[in-house]
Amino acid sequence: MIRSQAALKMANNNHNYKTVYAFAREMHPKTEKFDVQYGTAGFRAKASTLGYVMYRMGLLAVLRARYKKGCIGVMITASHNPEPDNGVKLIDPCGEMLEQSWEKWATKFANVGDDQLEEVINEIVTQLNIEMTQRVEILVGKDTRPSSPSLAKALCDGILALSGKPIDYGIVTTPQLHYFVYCRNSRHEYGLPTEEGYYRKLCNAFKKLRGQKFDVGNYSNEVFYDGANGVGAKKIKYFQECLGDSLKIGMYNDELIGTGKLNYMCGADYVKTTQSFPHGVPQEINQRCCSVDGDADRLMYYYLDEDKKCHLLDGDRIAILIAEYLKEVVESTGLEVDLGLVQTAYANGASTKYITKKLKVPVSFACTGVKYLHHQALKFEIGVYFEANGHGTVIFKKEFKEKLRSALKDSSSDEVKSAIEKLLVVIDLVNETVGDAISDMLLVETILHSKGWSVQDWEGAYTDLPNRLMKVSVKDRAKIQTTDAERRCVKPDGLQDAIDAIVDKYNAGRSFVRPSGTEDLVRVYAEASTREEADQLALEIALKVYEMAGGIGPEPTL
Ligand code: 16G
Ligand code: MG
Repeated sequence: MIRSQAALKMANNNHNYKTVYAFAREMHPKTEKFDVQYGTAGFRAKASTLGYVMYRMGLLAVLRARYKKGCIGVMITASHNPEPDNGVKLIDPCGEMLEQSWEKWATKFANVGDDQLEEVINEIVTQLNIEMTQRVEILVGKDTRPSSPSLAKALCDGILALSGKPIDYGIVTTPQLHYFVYCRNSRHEYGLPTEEGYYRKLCNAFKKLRGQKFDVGNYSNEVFYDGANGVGAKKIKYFQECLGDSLKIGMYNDELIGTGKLNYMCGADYVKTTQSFPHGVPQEINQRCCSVDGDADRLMYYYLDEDKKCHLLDGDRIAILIAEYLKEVVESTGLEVDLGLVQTAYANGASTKYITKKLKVPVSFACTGVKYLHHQALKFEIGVYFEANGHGTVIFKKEFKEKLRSALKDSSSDEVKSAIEKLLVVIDLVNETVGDAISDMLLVETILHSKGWSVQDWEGAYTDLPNRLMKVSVKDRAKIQTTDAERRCVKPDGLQDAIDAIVDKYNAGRSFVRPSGTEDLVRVYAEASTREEADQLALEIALKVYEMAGGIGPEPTL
């Protein structure tokens, strides 16, 4: 082992990667015949099939870091998927998702035979003129899956094989790793790249905004938190320690690693997709509750009413709460600010109407997937983005932060100064690199507290249109092509006209279809003025897709 490491180092310096593939063949041979694809959130598959993929992502991470001349992150997680799955995704230097043009390299690296690895490395090095002598750091993080440590070993072998330096952060949430990557590359300007630094930054901001009065108006200082039996359940404990009495967090669903309970009947994805209360959380009427997913980058709020009906406050509601609050804080600074919201086609029509008509905040639409929303949000000075599934954050432009700091210096009004100071603290509470369920939760709690709102007050702003999601299996989902942020379908010919004709029959009807980026099927979304209509509309559209886009297996049913 030691000998082969030394051999690898020598080979690297000579730009000869033969030993890399020898190492691959011996330690992490390609075991699967089928091709995998770097999708919306990296690679995801059964953990037992991923060893060689990890090794190769280790190689690619070193190449990416050298190309970008900065450190890169690699997160091992399969988010809300069940425990036997795992996955991997790369994090770029500013803490954002891997640039899209490199996804094809990731796919290529994962799929070539062991004996072609050397060739592919040479190809990318030559094509992109990568300087191969730099010593680069790769930050590695993993969620709580039992398969993660051995996959991390394969990943680190890949990093070492090209003489990169792996820095193992152990078990961390996905957004924590994004944060660490950016902190390191910003030379600590964004914060300290340690867990301690992360908790301190967020908790200090939270406590400053909360002040000394914890219960205000209808707001009560206690939230129930479902950790999905994952990394979010572990990390919330550090927050609770740091926050003390300023927020009481009832912590649930924290089973030990390896019990198979990760995401099982709990967590943000379970709550959103089943629109029901998770297992393992006490069913207290009117109690404000929230769930995160398996890697803590999605957040969902909900409560049970007197009839034990579960009311969901999803990503749309969170986005609107945040946008409205930021608009008010910004107005009190007296500054002109370009604030906007980014949603996807899944955003409930009632939410879009409320934010554009009532709050008068512009909304733009992006394709499903965090990287698309993030990119679009960068266009605003303050860009709020959220998917209905609870993934989202706020991005503040660098120039805007500078504008705030100089206005703070120049202003002679104490009122303006304190408004700007408050906004700067709010910015500290946000993890701008990516959606961060815990940071988002602290922001939601801050806003509800500042307004003196109960969860019902929050829900009262508008009423969601009933909606329904369906899945349709087709022979080839690539036959479905969409445009206009996935809201319209351009292929197969005639399908959109057929959808329009069906939608026309329903009150407040809206529907779209899109090929999934993570599963081999087509998704159908429908909303209408009543539950029955939404269900019926979804079914009609699903049947149309089945008929016109090569449906396979049994016909869709409700
Ligand atoms: C991934 C995306 C999520 C998106 C979902 C859609 C990231 C980090 N995650 O989980 O944002 O909503 O895919 O899945 O980008 P679908 O394409 O199967 O509907
Ligand atoms: Mg996730």
